Amino acid sequence: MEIIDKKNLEKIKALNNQFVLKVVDEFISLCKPLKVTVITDSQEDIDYVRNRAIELSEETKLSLKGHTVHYDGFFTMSNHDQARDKGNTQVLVPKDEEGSYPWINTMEREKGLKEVLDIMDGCMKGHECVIRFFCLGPKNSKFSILALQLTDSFYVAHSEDLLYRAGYEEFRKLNGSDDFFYFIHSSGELTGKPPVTKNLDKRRIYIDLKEGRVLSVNNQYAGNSLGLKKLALRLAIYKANNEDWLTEHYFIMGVHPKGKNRTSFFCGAFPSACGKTSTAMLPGQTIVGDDIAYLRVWEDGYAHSVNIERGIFGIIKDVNAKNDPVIFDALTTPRETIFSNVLVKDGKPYWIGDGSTIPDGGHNYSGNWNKGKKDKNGRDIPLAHPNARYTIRIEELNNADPNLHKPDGVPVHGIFYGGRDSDTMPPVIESLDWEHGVFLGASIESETTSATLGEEGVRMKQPMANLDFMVVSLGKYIKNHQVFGNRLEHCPKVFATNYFLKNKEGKYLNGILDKLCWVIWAEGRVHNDFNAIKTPIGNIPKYLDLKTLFKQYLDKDYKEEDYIKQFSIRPKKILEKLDRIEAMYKKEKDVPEFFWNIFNNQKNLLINLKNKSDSEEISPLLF
Ligand code: SPV
Ligand code: MN
Repeated sequence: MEIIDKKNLEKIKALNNQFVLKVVDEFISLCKPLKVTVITDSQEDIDYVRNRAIELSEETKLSLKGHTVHYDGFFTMSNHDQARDKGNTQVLVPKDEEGSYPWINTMEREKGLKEVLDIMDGCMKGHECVIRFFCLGPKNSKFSILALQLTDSFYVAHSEDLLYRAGYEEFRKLNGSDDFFYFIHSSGELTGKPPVTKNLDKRRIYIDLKEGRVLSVNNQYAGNSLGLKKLALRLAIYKANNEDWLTEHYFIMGVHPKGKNRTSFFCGAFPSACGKTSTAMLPGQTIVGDDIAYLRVWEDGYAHSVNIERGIFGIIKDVNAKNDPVIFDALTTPRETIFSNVLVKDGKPYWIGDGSTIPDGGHNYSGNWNKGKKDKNGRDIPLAHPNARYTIRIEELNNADPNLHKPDGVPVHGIFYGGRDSDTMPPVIESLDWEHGVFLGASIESETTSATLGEEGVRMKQPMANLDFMVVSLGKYIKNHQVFGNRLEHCPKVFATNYFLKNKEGKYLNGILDKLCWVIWAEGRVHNDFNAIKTPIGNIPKYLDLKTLFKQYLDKDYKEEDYIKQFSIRPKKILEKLDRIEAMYKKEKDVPEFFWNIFNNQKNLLINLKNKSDSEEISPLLF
């Protein structure tokens, strides 16, 4: 380990952990960085990371204090590193399991390891490697898992500082145990200024479940590079589903209805770019987390959940003062913030849908940019990438929930599941019971967005908005949910939402902030404040309750004709959806019986409904 100087080596040795030393030794020898810097929880070390990101031009300062911009690789509109790369993300499995999970990419472990280790040989040449220690979840908490990160990107290390709790001191308390996840990341060979990954064709994100580690190389986009985000999510899903708890792609929010002296906590799973962060950041409510939660059955009979992060890596597109006032305010005031893949002109960031007058030129993820700029294939380069993002800490926000770091987490009173669905499901329905709720979550569909590479607008199945990260069979995962809920004395109520319903002319039927009314209605249902209308697919709100909520929360006159359009039940469309769900789950070997019972029951009820009426849309007033 001659690459590490004495001072840095001492910091590792102070942990008294042979396994940490072994991992560091193995990967430093393989990746061959120029030097190695170990970061503890001290402010001095953390400042070092932030400053190095600027010195190395991985980030550039903007005008407002604490604001910086980072760019990920971009060559053309179809060859870039601006989103998660599902194609090159592989779960390494034993030979006999290869290909047995129809919904995820798997590769035989030995073959995958050989390939990625070959690519990683010398990948940090000329770079400084930084070693960081984190805690996924609150400190001193039964929920939490420790994580070790090696990376040669100071943008990655800095982002993780905003997004995760420092864990060097927690590693000391491990007493030499190897019970932690570890992540090796390298941007690989760099090109240009700001420096971006050159060899995107050699981008690999390989998940080694057996070792509890992920090896990621030749990328910078946070969803591919940051070990603690979507890479740790996969490892935790595997662990949870082989134990007795849940790891979910959930936000956690405190809901505070007006005039009632209470807070209810809701989790919510939505595929990327489907309104998840905007829900957690709704005006008047508090945020615990916006992306990943661990849940356990707790002594008080509730499910408790913690945010394993402490920051937000959110989509910036369409964040403006009107639609997302809380986020917009956070992004336009001084605080430590990393903007990525936006347009910058005179030290000010611009993005699609920010509500400002966009300058004709500036610097963006494609270099110097002018309105009308095209890539070499003739495709328009938008001013900012549709998946451009911001990274901030939650605790600095006025709407941060005071329970963010509570080791016991918060009790879960309700769960939302939502997708981007233009023509099938109503804006909000309440499940009939827990198992029906699991069914609703398991049947989410969503049209693809710019958060992952590939074509947009394609309808995909998205069980619990977790399919991209599913490293166990769907059957096992669904069964684990069922059993988890059945162990609870106070089961969360489950709601399915759809913010994206359109009319025949393609116009959205709801305003962006209307979701506040669905959330407040759901909270009221948890406390029996409202009655509901029972339909074959679940309970829906009554018109007069929504009319009152729209007035009270949005100062809007909610018309009955709009309610009827939004909440009509579409048996034909939903039956088509059930056919797609059936085709998906039929491919799985171990889908629990309760799922098919609910499926068959829903199908029969919908067929009856369809036979009773000539209309494709049945008014909610008829139930
Ligand atoms: C998502 O895409 O679900 C995100 C951002 O939360 S990423 O880190 O890319 O996964
Ligand atoms: Mn996410």
